[in-house]
Amino acid sequence: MIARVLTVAGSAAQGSAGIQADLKTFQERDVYGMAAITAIVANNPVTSEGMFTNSLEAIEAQFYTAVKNVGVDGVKTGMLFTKEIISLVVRLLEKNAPASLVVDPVMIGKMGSQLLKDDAIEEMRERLFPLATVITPNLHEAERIMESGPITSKEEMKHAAKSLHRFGADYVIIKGGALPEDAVDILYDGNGFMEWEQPRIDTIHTSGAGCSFSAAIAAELAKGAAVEQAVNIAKAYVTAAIEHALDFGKGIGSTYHAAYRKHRPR
Ligand code: PXL
Repeated sequence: MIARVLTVAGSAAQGSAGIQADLKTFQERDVYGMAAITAIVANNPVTSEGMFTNSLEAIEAQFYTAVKNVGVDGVKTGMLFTKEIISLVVRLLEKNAPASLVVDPVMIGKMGSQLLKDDAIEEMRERLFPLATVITPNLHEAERIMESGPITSKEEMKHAAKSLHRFGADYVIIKGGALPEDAVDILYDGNGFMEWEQPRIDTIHTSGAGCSFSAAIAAELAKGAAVEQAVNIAKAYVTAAIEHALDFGKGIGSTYHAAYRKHRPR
């Protein structure tokens, strides 16, 4: 049977990030995608409101629709926004434990929207991380979660990965896209490290990169891959998506979710 993956995340109306990125990535990686929408992010120059939170009832109903009407092999969480939503998601995942759980601790969108309230970080760290197969913070998120100073080198990333691992996830991957030099991602499993190093791709059009990376990991895990193998594919997938990013002529453009399929060297 096809692997079934549920994303619990926000809707990014511009189509690059959030559940839109997750579902496009699930399709590209050939898993059956489902979504429980926590909030809607729709910043634009016309309307005054750009952020709409779903009720806890609506989030729970979507979760059970996926779990009961289809079945779920793997879950990914993205934008969870509030402490109350995190508590609900923890309760739902404790009662319906998926075989794999990818937690992308999204905090701030590429356009600057706050996607996680400050008072929700502790709940995520203490209650959601222990349920995770893998957590995928970027440098900024790692610093906020640990309340540490800036992480600016590979050595500091390794130290941070060890500290984050203590919150109870099986694996921690820290994304070094914001490092001053070459981008390196560090995976820690409680014993040793693996590294993925890539020259930086010179583009501002990276919206959705983090979402697509964690969604690709979730897809591969749901298909039965080991974490290292899932990260290998996710890294190649998101690198292609950044290399072939889409520029709509209006600020930061989108990663191209189909790029790995269309442009990867064979
Ligand atoms: O890129 C992180 C992200 C995640 N989730 C939602 C978003 C964004 C960025 O815009 O809108 C819903």
